[in-house]
Amino acid sequence: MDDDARHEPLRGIKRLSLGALSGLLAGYAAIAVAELVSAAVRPESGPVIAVGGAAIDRTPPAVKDWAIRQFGTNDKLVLQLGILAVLTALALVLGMLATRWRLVGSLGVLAFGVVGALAATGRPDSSGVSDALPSVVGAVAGACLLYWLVGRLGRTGRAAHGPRTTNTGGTGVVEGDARADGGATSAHPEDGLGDSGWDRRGFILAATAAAAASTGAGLAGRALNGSQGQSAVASRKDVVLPAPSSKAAPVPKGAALRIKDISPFMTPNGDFYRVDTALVVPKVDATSWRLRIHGKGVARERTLSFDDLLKMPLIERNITLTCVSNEVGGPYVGNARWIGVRLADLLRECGVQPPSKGGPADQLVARSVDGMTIGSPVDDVMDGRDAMLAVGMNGQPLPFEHGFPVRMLVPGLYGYVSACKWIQDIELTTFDAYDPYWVKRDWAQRAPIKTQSRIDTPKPFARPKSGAVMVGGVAWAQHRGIDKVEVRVDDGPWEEARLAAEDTRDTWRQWSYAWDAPKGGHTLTVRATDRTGETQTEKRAPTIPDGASGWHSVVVTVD
Ligand SMILES: Nc1nc2c(c(=O)[nH]1)N[C@H]1C(S)=C(S)[C@@H](COP(=O)(O)O)O[C@H]1N2
Ligand SMILES: [Mo]
Repeated sequence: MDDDARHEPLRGIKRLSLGALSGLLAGYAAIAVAELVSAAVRPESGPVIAVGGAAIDRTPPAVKDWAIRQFGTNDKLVLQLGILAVLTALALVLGMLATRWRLVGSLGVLAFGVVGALAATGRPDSSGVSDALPSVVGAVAGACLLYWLVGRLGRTGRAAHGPRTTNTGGTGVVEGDARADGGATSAHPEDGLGDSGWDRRGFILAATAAAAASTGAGLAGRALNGSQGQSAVASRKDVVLPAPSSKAAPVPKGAALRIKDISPFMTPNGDFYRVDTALVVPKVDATSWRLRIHGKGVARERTLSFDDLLKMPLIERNITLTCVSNEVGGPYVGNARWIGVRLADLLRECGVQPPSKGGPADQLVARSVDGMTIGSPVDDVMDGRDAMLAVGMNGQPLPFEHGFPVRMLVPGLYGYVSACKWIQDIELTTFDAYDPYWVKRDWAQRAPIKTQSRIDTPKPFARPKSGAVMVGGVAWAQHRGIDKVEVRVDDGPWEEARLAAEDTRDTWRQWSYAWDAPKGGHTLTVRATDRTGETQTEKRAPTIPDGASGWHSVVVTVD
């Protein structure tokens, strides 16, 4: 029955390993408890999400672009895994430290709680100090657990003293622990104190119970956080999109070329690129959703419900959306059929005048439920183009990822200055008075989409057979329209590509070029000319501050 007795104090590797395990369990408990508490506060207030969000808010554009390039739409998963990896490493280290300085380990855990709390309350969507709760409560739970678990290991003098045989036996763990910690701040923590033995049974019991309780808390938190989205999911299922009063003109037959591997003219919702700062996709219940329109020069402030919007005349339009972070040849562009309320009409009902007609506000700032702010020129929104508050995408209510229940769209402007998802507020203001989220991070205040063209096929480093090779892709210059696309092989002359029929000047155009490919290595380059007569510039520009420029080329080897 040796198991029931106290053992020699633990030392060396075994002590460190069990300390590390204690740290790991404490970290796990902290995250799990925080998850449970976040269900009572807000799902976004959990420490991992909050720290991830804070990291996104602070990531320099160059690093953000790099992350998007490396990981694409998985960038957020990679970020969260990275945070978990760092937390794991820190938990291991704190656990090992705690075997020597018990209180220091626990204080370390609490310090991470403070970091999580600061991150959560500092996010643009923070709803105040309550967002600190999950991190704080989780950290306290983790700190207590670490303190308790490491206490089971028994305390030991410095290794130089050699093993001691005095055993405190049954004199009470709490008393012995208190003394050990009292000494934690002195230079020789345990000098003059006897060693206490290690409580193997207590450790195993406590560790097992903590692991089980944490798993329970974590799963309960997950389930509760998930169920909060259920009313939103139900409200989306209930949406019946009314027939638009102004239908999109039918897409001309020749708009879609029959070429293998070319981007389809309409991008299906499931394939549509997604770019946003949300680690948790906001789940907004359409029945309680409201949009407020207010600010400078708004004579009649309004607050609209989703039903109010659906009762208004709806327009249906095909619009190609592009992200400013799209590199030359990149994937962040897509074309969809949107249904929504014409934004200019709504603004006029509120008494808004564009600055070109004497209105006092030149910037419209859209604010989302997750605290994103996106500023668009009022003149662009009201100049007759089909700027809209969209409720439908390709015949369906907006997918949650793309802004359900309502998002904004302004043809011709990059998404970060026009396409606010999960919108809940529109404020009329000036460019001088307010910098929205991305402008605060050095992106341009105004950003019309640059003329671009992309080779979809052949792919880079493809090995087509010599002879007839079909080169194809898409070109876009939203709200100006594409007039011409040219292809160049190596340093040869520019040859005009065949353009698919134009749908509207707000949509991209497919193009193709029948190439009689000779054997060998070749570089294919494409460039487009928009309807203002301007040809896409060869000059390379980075994505920041207002969009990449340059020509897309693809290197292939013809066999
Ligand atoms: N709430 C919110 N809206 C947002 C963003 C965001 O981060 N948060 N990103 C914008 C950017 S940069 C782009 S390019 C478009 C992308 O829209 P999509 O994800 O539907 O393709 O959404 C815009 N709207
Ligand atoms: Mo974007």
